[in-house]
Amino acid sequence: MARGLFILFEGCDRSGKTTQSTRLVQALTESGVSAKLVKFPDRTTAIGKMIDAYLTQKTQLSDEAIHLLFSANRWEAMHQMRTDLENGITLVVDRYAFSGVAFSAAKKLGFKWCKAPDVGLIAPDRVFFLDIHPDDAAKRDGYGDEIYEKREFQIEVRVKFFSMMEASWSIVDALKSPDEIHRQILALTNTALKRHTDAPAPIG
Ligand code: T5A
Ligand code: NA
Repeated sequence: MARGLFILFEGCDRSGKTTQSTRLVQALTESGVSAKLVKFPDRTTAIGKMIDAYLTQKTQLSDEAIHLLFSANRWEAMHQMRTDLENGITLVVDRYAFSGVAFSAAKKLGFKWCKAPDVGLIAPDRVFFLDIHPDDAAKRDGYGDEIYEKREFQIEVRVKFFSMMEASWSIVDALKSPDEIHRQILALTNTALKRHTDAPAPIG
């Protein structure tokens, strides 16, 4: 059996990641591809609850401590993700280690330090970066509710994302309509599904 594909959505806040990752899982499932949605942070676990309290500004944590909690929240999901991929389930993931690095590096923590705790996590096969200028994102519903949803900070986060991009990333114009974005991503995903065979690789 071919292993599942690891597809990741990254982007600044309100860029449409949850909208698109949900639609992609639906479309894949309808076409007979076994697919599952995974979201980071996973706010349901014990670690996730600490992260949620921080994001909603109910508790305070140092920049280093929250960074390590975000990473730990990914590590606690690794066994299940690996098992799913090996069982042929395609994982559609809403944020991951690149969010972890981009947000903490935007707070001026060093890149090398930020990347270290995520070394060894399963690496994604394809990354869709939903690109939107923070000024446009700010016009969308719900913006400004959480700790990081501030203009200057989001501009810095976007710069950090761009500095991490590799060949496996596609930049998607997040200002297009949800339907248009979905069609573009589904086409790229279907192409990727035909090609992959190798074992899941680790983040280096
Ligand atoms: N974080 C996260 C870290 O600092 N370190 C880490 O390691 C990780 C994993 C919470 C915060 O945590 C930080 C990053 C974040 O600041 P989250 O739970 O993913 O992360 O945040 P959410 O609030 O759930 O999600 P976002 O704010 O990032 O929004 P999405 O998922 O990008 O956007 P979505 O799909 O919810 O859409 C937002 C709004 O826009 C509309 C939607 O209907 C919705 O109202 N919309 C569109 N409007 C017009 N055109 C389109 N194409 C649209 N697509 C969606
Ligand atoms: Na989201």
